[in-house]
Amino acid sequence: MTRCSANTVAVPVEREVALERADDRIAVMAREVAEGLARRQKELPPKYFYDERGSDLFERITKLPEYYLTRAERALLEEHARSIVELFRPRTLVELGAGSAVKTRILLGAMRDAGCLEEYVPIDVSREFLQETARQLRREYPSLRVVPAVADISESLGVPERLTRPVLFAFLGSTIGNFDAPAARSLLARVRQAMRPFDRLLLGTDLRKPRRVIEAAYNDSRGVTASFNRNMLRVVNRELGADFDVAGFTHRAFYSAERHRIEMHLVSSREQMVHIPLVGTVHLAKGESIRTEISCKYDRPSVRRLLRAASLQLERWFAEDGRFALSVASPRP
Ligand code: AVJ
Repeated sequence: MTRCSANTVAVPVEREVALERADDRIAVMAREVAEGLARRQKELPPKYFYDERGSDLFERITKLPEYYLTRAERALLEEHARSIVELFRPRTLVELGAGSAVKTRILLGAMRDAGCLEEYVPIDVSREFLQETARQLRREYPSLRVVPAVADISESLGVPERLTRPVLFAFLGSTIGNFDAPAARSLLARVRQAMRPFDRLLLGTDLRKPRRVIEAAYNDSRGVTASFNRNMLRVVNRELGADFDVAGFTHRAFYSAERHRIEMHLVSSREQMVHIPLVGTVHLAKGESIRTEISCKYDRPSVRRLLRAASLQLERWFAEDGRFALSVASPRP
């Protein structure tokens, strides 16, 4: 790299590695932003919602009266964690997108009570977030081995080869809904690849229901979801030095009953140009939108099909209140 040879100041190796990682991250983001904004329907990847402010806003969303998902999933976990654990007595919990402190503790608590808990492997894109989570959990569970892994699960899982089996892979929060069918299939196929015969996957999915209920969850009366949506532009501004006028976009979320999914968009309130270094100049017409998220809604047959397509078998289905479902899946040979 020219930066090394041209630099007269000695850069410690560790710092150099850290610098390159940051460069990589920005380069990857620039590529993804460029690709997304070049599409006919402009798009930005939903993983960029979650800087510190975005994570706080999401935390607030989970407490809104309209946003039923988190409460529904937590109730199912509280009800069934024990019997899920007794199914195969996992010694390791691998959590994909380890965002959910409360839900993690329900599972870890059930594993500890059953006497099988040994190892916790949280996987997340945010190194800082992971380190904080690891620190807290080591304190709360002194005998627990915590092995955090930094990875963008939409690219690769990054799970260590040697895990203490059996493993409970948990993919909660309906995050699978953010992936379209092909991407969801390949993500679950990667999980399947990491599984051995006695391991299981616990998958949380939001369920299909009347439009008004789903749309209310993504158009809350306090406007928290609108702030969360617009926060993505702040993230792109900060990380890539772009000049999005955040106030020049309005939040829009609608349910497509044919495609069984919510779409979140940012609608440009006027014609505008946005300058993004490393990407270029982007033109938006008045009323043109950037899609920031899809959130797919399932039913039992569609979950079964999705699992099957990834060589997984639906083994248990928990969905008492009809709003949200927890599925336990086993690997098919
Ligand atoms: C965390 C991805 C499951 O899709 O419902 C909440 C994110 N977006 N409100 C979802 C979200 C708008 C959420 N997931």
